[in-house]
Amino acid sequence: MSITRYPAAPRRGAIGIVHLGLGAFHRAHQAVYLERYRQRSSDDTWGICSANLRGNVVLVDGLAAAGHRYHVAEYADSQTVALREIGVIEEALFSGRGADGHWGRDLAPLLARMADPGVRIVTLTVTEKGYFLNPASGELLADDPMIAADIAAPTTPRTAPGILAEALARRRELGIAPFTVLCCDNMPDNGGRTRHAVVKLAACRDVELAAWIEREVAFPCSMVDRIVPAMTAEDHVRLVELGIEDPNAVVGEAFSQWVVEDDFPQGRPGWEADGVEMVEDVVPFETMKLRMLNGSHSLLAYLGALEGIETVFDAVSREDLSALLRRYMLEEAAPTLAMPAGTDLVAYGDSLLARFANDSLRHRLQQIAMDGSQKLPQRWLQGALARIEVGEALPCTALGVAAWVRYTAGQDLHGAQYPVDDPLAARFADLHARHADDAEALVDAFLAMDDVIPPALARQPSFVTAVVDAYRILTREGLAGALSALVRD
Ligand code: NAI
Ligand code: CS2
Repeated sequence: MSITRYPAAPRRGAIGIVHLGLGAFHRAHQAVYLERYRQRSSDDTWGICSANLRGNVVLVDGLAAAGHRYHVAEYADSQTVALREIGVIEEALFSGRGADGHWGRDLAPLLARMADPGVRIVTLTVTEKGYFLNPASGELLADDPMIAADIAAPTTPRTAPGILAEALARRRELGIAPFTVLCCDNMPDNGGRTRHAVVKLAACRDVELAAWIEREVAFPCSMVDRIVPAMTAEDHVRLVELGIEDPNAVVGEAFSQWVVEDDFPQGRPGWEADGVEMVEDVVPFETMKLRMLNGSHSLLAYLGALEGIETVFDAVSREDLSALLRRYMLEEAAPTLAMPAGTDLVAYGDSLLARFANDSLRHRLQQIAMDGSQKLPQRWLQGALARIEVGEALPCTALGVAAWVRYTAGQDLHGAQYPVDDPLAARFADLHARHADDAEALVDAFLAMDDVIPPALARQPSFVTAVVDAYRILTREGLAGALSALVRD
């Protein structure tokens, strides 16, 4: 086995970045780029304060207990790994709801940190649902109870947009230039959507603040890519065998990409030399990645989970599923993309299939299947609409939508049950209860959810029929039947 070890830079530095969403991805992506930057450069002003606004307090306190050092294992395959120690996170905070039911344990230090003039960038990975936007239209969900709470009490916010608005309000009041907001979540136009959430929320308390944010704050878009599955007990065992006993460690693939719109009025790390691609327009890269990579992931997730397949690796090891992905990418996703000259989408598709076949990752399909309501518009549906409007058929996407509808019943094709993890799970359950025995009515009811499905797509008879037919075949003949029907068509 080939093992390369990179120790953390021995020195510490000042905090220049606040990150919201201290999950697996942040630790294995952004923090790795900044660690490499620190190793190479004498600029020590870009240390990170990383905060969780939800969920994982154990990680926050565990990192503090470990002196804010942890490990990342980057696997090219099961025989080739690079082990990095990361020291660039200088501080970890928690402002979510604690076990005692109270919110905002570290909210005061977090907001103080965000108002510090030394902090010039705030990055986010709070998942798609953390922006509280209508997934199809991108409008702020002003009636969501979390957003309503931030509107009622804007100086003690709980949501990411609320925390950004309050921190920016403080800077404005203190006469401190605003930080740049860099969204690193898998959303289309992720900078624009983040700006919209913050400006709309700020407008509920002070229209002048909202106008100032709109005018003064940069929200560059970014495309982020590295497969970093949730850690499993098995991953920790593998790391112990490599001499790493670290509860805060993460495992991911060796591949990593970060394409960032170059709009940082208060400065940024000179991270080009560490592989960050600084461009004028991220949209083509973002759309390509969302539709080709993430679209394929979601296709595997719903079809595979319904068959009881556990991981991406297990799924793409099946010839019929990898053939489906190739067809989806080349015939249904690639034609919707407008890429810079020289982009080879066939080669890109091949590289994705090779990454999915990485035998060292246990990337669970149930993890990818989570939050489908927040993911499907940008992965499948916006591209599908463009194709269907010019008369193209979309059999793979229609099968994917049928699988998603069936998946949200919480029971696979063989009767095994699983929890449906989605902000709209209660609505899904209600639709299944109402239309359990009528495929057409069930599909119609799902396609009528205009906060997920673009209404113009739901109005296309050929698409509706294709989804209903796919749903019937999938539920009657199973995955293999549905895939061979697709080949016959
Ligand atoms: P994770 O489950 O390890 O962490 C999720 C993070 O989101 C946690 O920090 C959690 O506190 C936060 N969060 C969840 N719901 C929230 C809410 N409503 N408000 C505020 N914060 C909330 O997941 P991971 O792997 O870190 O992924 C997070 C996001 O990063 C993904 O949703 C995606 O947008 C992006 N990403 C992930 C990749 C991966 O392979 N893991 C690759 C590319 C992007
Ligand atoms: C996955 C992504 O969880 C999901 O929905 O599709 O997190 C995927 O692993 C990353 O975007 C890869 O960069």
